[in-house]
Amino acid sequence: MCESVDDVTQAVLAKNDGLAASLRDDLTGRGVTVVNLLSSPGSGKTELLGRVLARAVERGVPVAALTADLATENDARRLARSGAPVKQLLTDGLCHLEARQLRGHLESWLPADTSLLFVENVGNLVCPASYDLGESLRIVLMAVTEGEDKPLKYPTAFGSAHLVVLTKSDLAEPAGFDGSAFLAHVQRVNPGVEVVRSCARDGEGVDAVLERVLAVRDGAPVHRPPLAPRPHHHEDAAPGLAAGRVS
Ligand SMILES: Nc1nc2c(ncn2[C@@H]2O[C@H](COP(=O)(O)OP(=O)(O)O)[C@@H](O)[C@H]2O)c(=O)[nH]1
Ligand SMILES: [Mg+2]
Repeated sequence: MCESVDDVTQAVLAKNDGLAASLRDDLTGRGVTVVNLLSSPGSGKTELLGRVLARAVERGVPVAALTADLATENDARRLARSGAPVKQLLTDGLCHLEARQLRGHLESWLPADTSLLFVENVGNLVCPASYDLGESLRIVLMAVTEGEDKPLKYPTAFGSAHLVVLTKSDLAEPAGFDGSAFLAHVQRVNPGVEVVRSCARDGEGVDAVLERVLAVRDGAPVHRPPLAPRPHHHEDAAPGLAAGRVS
C-alpha cells in the first residue's frame, strides 16, 4: 500500500519528536539547557546571540553555541569573538535542523561543564518551527523591518515560542513599525507570551534575554505556548505557488 505525503511527514516528525524528547532528558540530566533561536534570515540572530554570549562569558556562565547554515562558517567566526565555545553546523542543503543532527554534533563536541547551549537555527520561519530540537526554551525573533503582520503569517513559529524577541529596535522609527499592532498579533497567536525588545547596536534587551534564559536553566516555570511544533508540507506548497505566479 502507498503511503501518502502526510503519512511520511508524520512519521518523520514523530521520529524527530522521539529523538528530541530523549535528547532533552539526556541534556537536562547533564545540567544542559538548550535554547533554540528561530527567525527568518537577517533578523539579527547572530548579532544578538554574539552579545548575549559575550555577556554570559563576562559573568562566568558556562555557555556554548551551535550555529546552523546551509553554507559558510561566517556565523561561527562572528560568535567565536565572544570567547564562548562555538561550532558551525552545515546542513548540506536542509532548510532546518533536526534533533538527530544536534545529537551527532553534541556527542563529539559539547564542553563538559556547559550549562547553557544556544542553537542558532537555519534562517527560516517555516520549516524549523516543526522540528523540536530537545530545547527547553524556544525563542522566536523578528526584526522591526519585517512588518508587524508576520506573527499572523507564521503562526506555527510564533505560536510555539516560549519567548519572542523583537530585534533592531533602532530601526523602528525609519521603518514605520507599528509596535502595538505587532504586540496584538503576537498575543492573538500566542496569548500571554512575553516580548522583549532588543537592539544589538546599543545592547538593549541583551541582559533581559540572558536573564530569561538563566531563569529557565535554574528551574523557573516556562510560558506554555498553544502550539507544539506542527507539520508543514513542501509538496503542498507547489499548487499555491503556481496559482500565484506572475509570468
Ligand atoms: N541596525 C541594526 N542592524 C542590526 C541589528 N542586529 C543585526 N543587524 C544587522 O542585520 C544584518 C543581519 O544580522 P544577522 O545577525 O546576520 O542576522 P541572522 O541572519 O538572523 O543571523 C547584519 O548586517 C547585522 O549587522 C540591530 O539591532 N540594529
Ligand atoms: Mg546568523
